[in-house]
Formats: sequence, structure tokens, C-alpha cells
Amino acid sequence: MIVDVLTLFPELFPGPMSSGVTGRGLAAGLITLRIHNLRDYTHDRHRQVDDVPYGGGAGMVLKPEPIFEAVRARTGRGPVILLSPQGERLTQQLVRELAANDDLYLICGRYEGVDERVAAHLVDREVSIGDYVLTGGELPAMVLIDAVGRLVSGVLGSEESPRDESFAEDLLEYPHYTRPAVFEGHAVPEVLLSGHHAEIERWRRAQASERTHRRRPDLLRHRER
Ligand code: 9D3
Repeated sequence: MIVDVLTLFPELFPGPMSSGVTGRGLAAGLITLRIHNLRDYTHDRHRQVDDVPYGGGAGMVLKPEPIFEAVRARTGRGPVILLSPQGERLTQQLVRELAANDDLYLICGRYEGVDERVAAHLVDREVSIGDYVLTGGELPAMVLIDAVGRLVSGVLGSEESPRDESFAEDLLEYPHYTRPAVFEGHAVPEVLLSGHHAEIERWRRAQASERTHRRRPDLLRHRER
């Protein structure tokens, strides 16, 4: 998969994506990141990417022209995505949808926002990673690439393959333990040491169900069981 990123802060990339699973995907050529500096698509002496908001108000707004020019110069044919607090929420369902593309073009906003004509007339979708205020779309772009990248064929080893993750979405994980059997006086649940696989399976289901009810009842809303 080829992922193009349009940003005012190209030096932030690849950043944390150079390590771990995503780093391996990049090194193996399974994921290709192409970073584009929004300022390179300006033509004036000051390379101006922003301007004051029509109607007044605080802060600056990203101008439409450099963004339109950059996107029109793209080589990929996949969706153009604006990372924006006004976007649809990134969920595992959306991640799966996006992972079905050969390429993605991600636009990172900064400052107070992006001229609305970008959202209205240039991009295919707007995506938010959640309801908290960040300073720009770069970290959200990396979150999206991390989530989508691990679904790209070959990126995960056979040991860590994504199984059927639609199941994992509506239930939290059961608790995991490794050695030692007793750590600072805290013992691993007896059943896990029993070697009784059916009983272990039953215990894990019960744990997953119980903690989902307690911590994330919202996940159980549309669920029969
Ligand atoms: C402080 C300015 N805000 C007014 C209350 C509006 C605002 C503008 C720009 C808030 C955040 C941003 C920058 N954020 C993003 O570009 C962004 C984002 C986010 O802040 N949270 C979750 N997902 C995303 S995707 C892009």
C-alpha cells in the first residue's frame, strides 16, 4: 500500500512509524510512505499556506490553493482523506474499509482549520480519531497508518495475524499472564496453570464478558448475548 501524506511538518514523519510492526512493513516495502510538504505547493515569495478567516475571529485558516494543487498532482487513485476534528470517527470497521485500498492520500490540517472548500469539494472523506483537541492532523494520520498498515497483507507475521477482529471489536480482551506464577505476592489465576483447556476457555470468555459489562457497556449495546 502507498500512503501519501500532505503536511506542514514533514519532519514529523516517519517518526514512531519507523519502529515495530509498521517499521517492518515500511522496510519490507509492503507500505510506502510518501511525505509532501504543503509549502512546496505555494508559488509566492513567502510560501504562504494560511490566511486570516473571512468573517473575523482568532487564528489562521489553511488556504485552499496549495492543498488543491498538491492533491491534483497525486499519482494514486485511492481515497483522499482529510484528518479533521469534524470527521467521522476512526473505528476498526473504517480501518478495514481503508485497508482495502492500494493507496491513500492523507491531508493533515493545522492552525484553526482548513478552508471548507477542501472538505466540500476535494476530499472523499473526513476522519477524526476521537473527541479530544490535538494541535494538528499529523498524529491522527500516524494513528490511521498504524491501524491500516497492520492489516496490509504480509505486514503481520503469521504468529500475530489479525484473525477475525470483528469479534474483538465488541468485547474487551480477557486478562493475560506470563511467568512468574507469583509476582510480589500476586498469583496467576489457578485455572491458567491447570492445563484444562476447556475450563481455561470458559474462564477467559467469562472474564472478557464481565470486564466489558463493567468498563465498556457501550460495546454491548447492539449485541445479543
Ligand atoms: C483550538 C481550536 N479548536 C476550536 C475549539 C478547533 C480545532 C482546530 C484544529 C481543534 C483541533 C484542531 C487540530 N486537530 C486536528 O487537525 C485533528 C484532530 C483532533 O484534534 N482530534 C481528533 N482527531 C483529529 S483529526 C485532525
